[in-house]
Amino acid sequence: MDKRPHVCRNCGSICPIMVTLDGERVVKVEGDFDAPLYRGYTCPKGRAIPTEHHNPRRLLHSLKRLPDGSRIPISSEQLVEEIAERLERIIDAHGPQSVAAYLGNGVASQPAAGGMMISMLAAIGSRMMFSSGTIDQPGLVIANALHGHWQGGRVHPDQWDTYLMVGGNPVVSKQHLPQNPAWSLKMLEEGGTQMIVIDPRYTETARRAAVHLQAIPGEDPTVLAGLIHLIFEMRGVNEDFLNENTQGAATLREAVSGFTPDYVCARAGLEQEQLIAAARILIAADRGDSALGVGASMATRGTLSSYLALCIQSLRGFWAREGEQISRPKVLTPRRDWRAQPGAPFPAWGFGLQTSVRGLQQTLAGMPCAALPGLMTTDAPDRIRAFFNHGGAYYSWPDTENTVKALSELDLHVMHDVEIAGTSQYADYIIATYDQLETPAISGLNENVGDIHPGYDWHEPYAFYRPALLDPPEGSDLMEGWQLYFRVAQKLGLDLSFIQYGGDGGQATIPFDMAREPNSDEMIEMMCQGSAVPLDQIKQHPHGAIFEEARDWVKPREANCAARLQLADPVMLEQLAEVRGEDSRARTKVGDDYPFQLVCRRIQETTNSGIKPEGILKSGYNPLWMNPLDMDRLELNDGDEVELSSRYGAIPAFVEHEETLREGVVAMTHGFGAKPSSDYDPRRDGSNINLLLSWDDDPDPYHGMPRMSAVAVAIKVKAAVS
Ligand SMILES: Nc1nc2c(c(=O)[nH]1)N[C@H]1C(S)=C(S)[C@@H](COP(=O)(O)OP(=O)(O)OC[C@H]3O[C@@H](n4cnc5c(=O)[nH]c(N)nc54)[C@H](O)[C@@H]3O)O[C@H]1N2
Ligand SMILES: Nc1nc2c(c(=O)[nH]1)N[C@H]1C(S)=C(S)[C@@H](COP(=O)(O)OP(=O)(O)OC[C@H]3O[C@@H](n4cnc5c(=O)[nH]c(N)nc54)[C@H](O)[C@@H]3O)O[C@H]1N2
Ligand code: SF4
Ligand SMILES: [Mo]
Repeated sequence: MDKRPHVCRNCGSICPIMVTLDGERVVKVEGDFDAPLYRGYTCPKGRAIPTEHHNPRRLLHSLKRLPDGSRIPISSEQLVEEIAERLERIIDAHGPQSVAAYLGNGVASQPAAGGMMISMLAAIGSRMMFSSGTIDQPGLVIANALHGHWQGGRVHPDQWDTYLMVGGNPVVSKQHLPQNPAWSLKMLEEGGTQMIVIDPRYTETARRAAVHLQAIPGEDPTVLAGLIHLIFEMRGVNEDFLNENTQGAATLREAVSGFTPDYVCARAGLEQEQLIAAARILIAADRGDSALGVGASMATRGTLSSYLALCIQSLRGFWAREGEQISRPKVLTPRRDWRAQPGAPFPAWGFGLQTSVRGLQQTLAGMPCAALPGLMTTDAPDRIRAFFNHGGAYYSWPDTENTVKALSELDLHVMHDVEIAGTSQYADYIIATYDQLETPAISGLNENVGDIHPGYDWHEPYAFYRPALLDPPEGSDLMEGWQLYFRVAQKLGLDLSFIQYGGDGGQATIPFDMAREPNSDEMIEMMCQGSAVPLDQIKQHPHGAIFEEARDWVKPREANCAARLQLADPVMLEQLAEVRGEDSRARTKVGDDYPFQLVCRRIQETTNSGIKPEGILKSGYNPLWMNPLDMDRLELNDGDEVELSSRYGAIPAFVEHEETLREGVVAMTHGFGAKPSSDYDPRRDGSNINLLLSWDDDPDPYHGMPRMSAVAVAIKVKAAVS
């Protein structure tokens, strides 16, 4: 037996692991105690990698779908030939914009795939590049632009007096506290950080909070505006920071004046003492940070919630100061100039492609996923006909029936996968791809993600490189994501360039030698060019390491810096006025016909629609969690089947009690439902909650993300468990 270090890529934490191998057999996965920061942490998904790797449904050859719906194996060579030919025909007939690509979480274990996909689209001349980022938390990026970006970065956790967590649960998701979250929270608490959690569930994370605001779902803008109101009223603003670095404070103050504690608490279902206690913590804190999870994004108005959280940070001066340690030091990406000064706000929309679908357009968060199904079926000139897919859609996009219809109207749908899954069952070609133990891994990618989303990356100058641990199975014919794009481009005679995003927002393009296909490690070298610490040095540490030479501190403000953070963005304040002016009850859409609110939540055992290895789930399905008092009212017991319906659809569900839920709120995890080529049994496969959602339900006017949490639902009792 052989024990070797690798990393788990089943979620964004990328925990270091030790893999026990018996020849080609993966016997065991456990935490790597020789790696820094994680203290040997793994979760059930990491420990299930042996079962995941030896997936009996694993594809060892790519598949082609025939007109009658059946599938035949196809060699990589033939596949590249056919895809190139079909692509050329589509581009000739309909132009480059008819080719689109989608990056989702599926790409996590293929470090070079995203870059090569972007590069191929650029060479074709298409700007139709989409990602799951626009059905996740697009508001984070947009709000950051509207508010302006602090060039010194966020406050390092060692200094947090307070931490405001809105609609996120890192103990399960790891987002915002990616390294051993339960331990991190304990350390923060012991170090004196007072956490405020806004969540309709008393989550594992909320249990560590000094104040838990168990607000009615969808009321985050109300609660955050209420906190801002109190910060002003209780003379809690950091005047020095405000005067030097911001504009619009008086306008913001006026805009939140109607969000008095009695208004906010009546509307959001809170006690006034709690709201005031939260405001007191924020005001007493000298240093702090805020973190928004998907709850705040899915329940509509995610951009506004993100913006208001940034305003709280600026009102309190919660940004890294001169001489303080950088909270996300760069190691395997280029060094950066961190400055204790504001960056001016910049446009978040209005600069890119405008689609024919409901006026949706490209924003700073990218092309809107919300437009994708419409673009696949439209008669307008911007119809998408060829689609390269590296994520889920069937289990992840709202309105599953519409997703299926849209995918089936494509002329060419190419999807990478390790098995025939919910989405790949609709592909014309399924590219059998490498498993996560068969590809190299680098930390640099997560540094890039951390630039966009503050919930990822490391607070210490940590980096790793792990070579592929295993060769692909004998007799297999697989392609790593990037290889497909490179080879298709070769066939089409396209010149691809690697696009590298530089440290301070710059871009460099490095042309590929199209006559010779690189290997994955050469690709990685390319990606790491110019990194703060050279890749060679990082390779010398098989367990990853902290690289002291990359530790960095915030530099002083430049003398000529005149930029100011914007506390009164007109679009945001207009949305806030709409919130204050509306009938809040009507906005929730809850009533006698749909009396409950369904919220999103994640579970430890699965990541979105990713592989669910045999035995990892207790019941197999995704339960419908309910407060026991609500269950009593409907005379329901654990395991009873109900029909869960919204205005847009109905699914079977099996209830399970959860005392921690606010009454009237029910919760269910996405990523479940009917599986390909098996008779659907909801008690085994779970239900797809996206059947209950619609793109038309309160969509964001810019990125188009609809209501995906705080959804009004009804529960009809079906049958008791025998
Ligand atoms: N109702 C509801 N919907 C949601 C959410 C929610 O909370 N509620 N959350 C949203 C969020 S935050 C996100 S990020 C999206 C997720 O949306 P996506 O990222 O689009 O979807 P995933 O389900 O993570 O997709 C994973 C799938 O990609 C495929 N895949 C593609 N390439 C590969 C590969 O190279 N290797 C492997 N192993 N698989 C590959 C596999 O089929 C795998 O199951 O879902 C969103 N949808
Ligand atoms: N185990 C596991 N880890 C994952 C994933 C996974 O599927 N499983 N997915 C990954 C992905 S793609 C992402 S984006 C991250 C997401 O990471 P998180 O944002 O931490 O996701 P969740 O754990 O779903 O936490 C969302 C919380 O929001 C609460 N909530 C729901 N509606 C509302 C609301 O209206 N207001 C407020 N304030 N709260 C609300 C829910 O009760 C829940 O506790 O996790 C990543 N990590
Ligand atoms: S938290 Fe779990 S799934 Fe995520 S990287 Fe770590 S072991 Fe893997
Ligand atoms: Mo996500």
